[in-house]
Amino acid sequence: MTPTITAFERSPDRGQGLARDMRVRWALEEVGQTYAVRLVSFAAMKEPAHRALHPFGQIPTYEEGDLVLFESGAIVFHLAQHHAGLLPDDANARARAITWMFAAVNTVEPPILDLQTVKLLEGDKSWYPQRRPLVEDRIRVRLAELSARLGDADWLDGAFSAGDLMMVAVLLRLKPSGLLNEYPRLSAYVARGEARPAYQRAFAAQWAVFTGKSPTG
Ligand SMILES: N[C@@H](CCC(=O)N[C@@H](CS)C(=O)NCC(=O)O)C(=O)O
Repeated sequence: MTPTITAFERSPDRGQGLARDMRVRWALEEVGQTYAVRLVSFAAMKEPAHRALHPFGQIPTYEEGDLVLFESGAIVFHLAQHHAGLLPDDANARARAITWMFAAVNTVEPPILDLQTVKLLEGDKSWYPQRRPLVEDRIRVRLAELSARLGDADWLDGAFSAGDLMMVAVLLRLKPSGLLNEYPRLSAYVARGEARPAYQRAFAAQWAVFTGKSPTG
């Protein structure tokens, strides 16, 4: 059965791959599952028909027969559980990979989102010049810790897993800030993720929605 996901009709990031449908597309590509995409406008996301799929009126959603899911992490986890390739077979290694998925969305992503919120909602406020460096420093703490754990390894725990997919997707949101460049191991880690053929296919698909073209033009 071909699942259907939702994505922005007009992505605020202008196709840079930062919207969260990208994680789901990437996971689908990693496991070799074809999928359909239903594009939604900002207005349509808040309508009852979409809220029946996503209580918070957001993207992405995932429909597969009778199953409807929201939350990019839960969707990636579902795909990883039902297809080979994104979670190790060994029970302990699998539990650790799942731990990294949670760490990505629960520990690393929140301060990164704070930075975006501060820029968007407080950029014109008198306190912004003082507040922004504080938020950036909270991100730096997490990046330093993550970089220390990664060390010289390619991936967080053995082979590439859904934990890496989620972590790279979260870190990518930092690219416009330049903060990632302060941590060469993490920059290289993100670059390894972006170099994966499945990532490239997913990126091209969402880029084409915005531009109507392939990434190379
Ligand atoms: N925690 C959710 C966050 C979903 C989310 O914030 N989606 C954004 C796009 S990346 C959205 O739909 N924003 C529009 C809105 O909230 O109105 C997930 O990981 O799926």
